[in-house]
Amino acid sequence: MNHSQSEAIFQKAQTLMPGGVNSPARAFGAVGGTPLIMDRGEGAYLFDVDGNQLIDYIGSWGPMILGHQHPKVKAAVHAAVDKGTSFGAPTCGENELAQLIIDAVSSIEKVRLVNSGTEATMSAIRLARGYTQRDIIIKFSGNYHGHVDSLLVAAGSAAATLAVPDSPGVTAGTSQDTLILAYNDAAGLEHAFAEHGTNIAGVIFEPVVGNMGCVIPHGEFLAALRKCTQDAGALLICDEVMTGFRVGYGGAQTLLDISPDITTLGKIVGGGLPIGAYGGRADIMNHILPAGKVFQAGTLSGNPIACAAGIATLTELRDNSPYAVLEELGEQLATGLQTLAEAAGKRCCVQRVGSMLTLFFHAGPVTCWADAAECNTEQFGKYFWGMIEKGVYLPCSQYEAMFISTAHTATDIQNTIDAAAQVLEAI
Ligand code: KE4
Repeated sequence: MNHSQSEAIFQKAQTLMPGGVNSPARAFGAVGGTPLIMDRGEGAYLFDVDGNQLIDYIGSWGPMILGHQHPKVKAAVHAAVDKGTSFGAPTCGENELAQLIIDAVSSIEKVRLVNSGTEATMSAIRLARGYTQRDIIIKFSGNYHGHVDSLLVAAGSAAATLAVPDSPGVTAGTSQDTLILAYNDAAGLEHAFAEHGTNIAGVIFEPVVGNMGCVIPHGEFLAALRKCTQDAGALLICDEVMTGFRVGYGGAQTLLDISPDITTLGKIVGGGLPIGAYGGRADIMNHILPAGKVFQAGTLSGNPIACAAGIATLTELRDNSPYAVLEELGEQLATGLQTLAEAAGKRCCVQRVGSMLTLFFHAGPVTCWADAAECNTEQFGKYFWGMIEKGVYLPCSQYEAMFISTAHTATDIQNTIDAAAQVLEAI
């Protein structure tokens, strides 16, 4: 494949933007080489500036569940643009999108629209602290919730749970109120509540993890999350930025039958435009300004163009449910990849929920960050580039999930499996 245009454009980009990108996830840091510069997307495909066509399994890191340029989303955006782009005043579209979200997610009685998943989780944490009048937030290794200062933390001292900054610019003062635990460790969670219970404002978790690759929660862990928070008067924050409307119309919480106090959303709810959201019980959400005193604001929150894309996307998902078909395509791909990896003698496992899945270069199961950290990421890098050369665009890190859209066909999946057969044999 020719990548000369991408290379030239990326070289220029590096003189203009840090690392040549506007998000590090796109920089190919984990796999090396030059990122492909994309020109356009159509359905399940991306076309880069060198004219290469690729089957897209990033889907903009989740939002594009309907594929690129879905006609209903395009029409809605065009119609909205013809009325103006932003007013800084309430619009009907915000009511419509809020109603769609409330109708879809039973634990949400009121919702606030923001501009990104990060804004949603940052606001949810502030709300939990404001509502409970407590300081401590618990998160889990391998879970990512956006670039919120208090969540950019790593496990600290031998105490394991005490967090320390995981990025320059995050102060010790910020991270001192964060505890970091192991995902799927119910006993560790119970111990942390035994030690800090009445000081814990909230626990934030990914209900199906996408950010260490696709990792599935254990039932006892989910039960402990709900019981520990309930017993201690802490809030359970379910970060569904990635899983919301992805693994089912009601999100992972409906699939897993867990009812959180606050849910964060993003990605799909914006249909590819910048939207995040956080919502929950009305008595909690009514603490948010101007109904309550917890401050949160945003110039472009509830932007009419973004709402139009979100409304069109959620309406399509509600009225023409794709989840059974996405389940079939996901199973076809997962089974194909697992079989090939075994045939190629690779120590691999595939973990999947619906249309989000990961081929781990690890014998498996991968249940927490300690497991994920053992993956053969060098082999993943070779696999990634081998698939690019075969016209398949995977997430550029072992610690991400592949996403299948409604635009993918069984033929696309089979072509992906055929490509993987050759690549896994060769690496
Ligand atoms: P954004 O601020 O990127 O919209 O959302 C942050 C976020 C919050 N919660 C979860 C569970 C998320 O997965 C994310 C963002 N996901 C990454 C990809 N795994 C976004 C990619 C990027 O940062 O470019």
